[in-house]
Amino acid sequence: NLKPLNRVGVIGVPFEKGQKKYGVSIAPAAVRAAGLIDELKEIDGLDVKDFGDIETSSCENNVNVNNMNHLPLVSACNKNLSERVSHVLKDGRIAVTVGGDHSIGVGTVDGHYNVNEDMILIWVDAHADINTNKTSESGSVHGMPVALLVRELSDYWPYLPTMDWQVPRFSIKNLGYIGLRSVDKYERLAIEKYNVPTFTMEDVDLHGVEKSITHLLKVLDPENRKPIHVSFDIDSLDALEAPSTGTPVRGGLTLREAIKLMEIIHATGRLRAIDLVEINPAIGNENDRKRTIEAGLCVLKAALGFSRKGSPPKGITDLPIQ
Ligand code: B3U
Ligand code: MN
Ligand code: MN
Repeated sequence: NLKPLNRVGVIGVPFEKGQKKYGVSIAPAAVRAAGLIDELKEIDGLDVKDFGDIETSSCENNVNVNNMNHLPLVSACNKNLSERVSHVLKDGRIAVTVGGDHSIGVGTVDGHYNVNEDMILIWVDAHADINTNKTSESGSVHGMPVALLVRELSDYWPYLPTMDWQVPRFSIKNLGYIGLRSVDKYERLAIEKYNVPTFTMEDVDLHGVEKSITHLLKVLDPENRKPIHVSFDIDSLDALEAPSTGTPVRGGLTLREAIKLMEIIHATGRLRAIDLVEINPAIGNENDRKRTIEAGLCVLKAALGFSRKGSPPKGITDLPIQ
């Protein structure tokens, strides 16, 4: 039986080649500068270790896959990331990965799966990120990580040079979505073909965030025993809550809904990996940047046990006299 873990390992991934805009790669530094490590250390009983940033290479070899931009760079970064995530998990810690664009979900989930084959994956996003290079309208790999990860879609890919290290073994049956509101045509087809449990914003509006995530967890893991991986795209939040991101979409989660979502996940005691991706500090003004980073920090803290009730002073049960 899985026991709650009060140790975390933080990984930064300054990578942005999974999409086209400058800036996502400076997010790990910006989130650290905003106090990430110290704020996590403030959480009652949490042991925090910083595992530093992933090496991302800049020299691209000449491999070219149709409609799949910068595949060799994406691949190289994710290979390193996968190993680092496995290392953190083997160290008995929850892997907290700060991206970077969402193409890095390939590395975090691969690294998690290699340690815990029974993990379930909750993809919190405005987008489904389940395009292949044949269905993508952008050619950006941040719209493809889910399709790269799941074994059921492996036949829909051509041979991908440089990706031999990544064998898609994770089953789409262990995937659930929440927050969707911008889904491409073939993505919808894939979600329906495999009956992926999905709470779009339409469903969240109908049922509320608490029932949505509780139901999702129940469907994916009826016996409450599996390790949980949350891949949190900051664009799952409403564009007003998190404006500094590459593809903001209106009508998303409020910060309070996202915090509630994470508090429920924390309460399971089974969170083992969480990704925070797609923060782009180069988009918008100082106010936008600050708001977006603060929202990301609030989400991570809620997932890792920060309580809005506050925490009592350690070992003290009464107010000081005089
Ligand atoms: N589905 C579109 C758009 C997109 C996906 N992820 C983001 N945007 N952030 C695509 O490019 O595949
Ligand atoms: Mn995404
Ligand atoms: Mn997204």
